[in-house]
Amino acid sequence: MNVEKHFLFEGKIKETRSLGEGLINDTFFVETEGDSPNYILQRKNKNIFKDVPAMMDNIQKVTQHLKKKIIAAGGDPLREAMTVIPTVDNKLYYKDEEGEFWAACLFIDNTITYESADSPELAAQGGKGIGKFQSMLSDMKEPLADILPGFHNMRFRFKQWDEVLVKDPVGRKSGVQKEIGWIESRREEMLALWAKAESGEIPTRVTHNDTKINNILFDKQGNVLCVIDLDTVLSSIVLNDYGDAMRTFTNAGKEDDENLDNIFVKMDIFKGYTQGYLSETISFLTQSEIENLAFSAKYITFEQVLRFLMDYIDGDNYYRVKNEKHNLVRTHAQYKLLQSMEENYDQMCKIVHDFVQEMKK
Ligand code: GN1
Ligand code: MG
Repeated sequence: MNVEKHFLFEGKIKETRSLGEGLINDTFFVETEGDSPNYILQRKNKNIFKDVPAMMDNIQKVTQHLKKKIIAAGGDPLREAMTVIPTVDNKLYYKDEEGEFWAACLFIDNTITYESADSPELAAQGGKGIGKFQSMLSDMKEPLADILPGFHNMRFRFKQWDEVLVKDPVGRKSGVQKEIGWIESRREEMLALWAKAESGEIPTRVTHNDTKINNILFDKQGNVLCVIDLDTVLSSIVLNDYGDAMRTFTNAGKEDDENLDNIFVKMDIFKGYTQGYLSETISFLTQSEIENLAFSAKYITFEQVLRFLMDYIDGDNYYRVKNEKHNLVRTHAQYKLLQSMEENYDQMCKIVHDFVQEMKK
């Protein structure tokens, strides 16, 4: 690769290698020699991110705001928030000859990521991490660009869904009638939550929107360090972040587990995360936000079922797939998780309710 030289990297580069299994961008680890810092370099998926400059501008605003707060609290701004590395001509991205957009950030070393939470303590730390992230941004006044219009907006998702179903571009629709029924039978209930965002009953704030557990860095002692992958920071509702964390932290199986018996919601993890999250956010969350927390876990999991199935019907244009059934396997796996949440929903509501009562005392 010849992209590295365009960024303000310190030190001499030893090696650049592919990293992780992101579903959207291509990610590389840039290793430098000696004591110089290492970096993360990404080719952003321009099919999804139509305005990378605006996206990077959002990320810069958010990380600057976070760093001010972290410094004021005596923390380490280089480890507790992402640091964007500019290009040699002082831009937040580099556009190559093929029109591909690249961006870089500092690699934070000595950290661990997880694919699901293995203990309630870890989940509580994760909850604190997301809670703190939202709390530090709760007074951010600078507007963010809406770089992914309709991202967690169910009305928009159903509009896309209806269009894809009419087109049925690769003839897969007839084979997934049962799965389509899973989506249709929950349409009204899911739209009802988004209607509360539209009416203003649930407020709009700066939110992350992709808080799956592997976007959170922990230190080796199991303490939460920071939230990464800020491509999706936007103004939306905090429920997106709580819900997406619950979708991933609590899943006993994998997002694309072929063995559905592996998949169910781990309620001790749900409880741990909720406690950590509320301990950081109870002071500013409104009643309507609190009342809809438990539902948001179902909402975001449902949205993921819809998005995976929609991409399958559409011919796999959005998510990276390993084979032609991959999006369908993901659909089934996430649906199993949704069913498990539905079975445990009363318990989930009670957990939220009990913590709120206790913390407000
Ligand atoms: C994508 O980029 P990544 O892999 O962290 C997706 C999320 C989905 C997630 C499913 C911009 O996240 O919305 O929930 O895959 N990001 C975008 O694993 O669509
Ligand atoms: Mg990610």
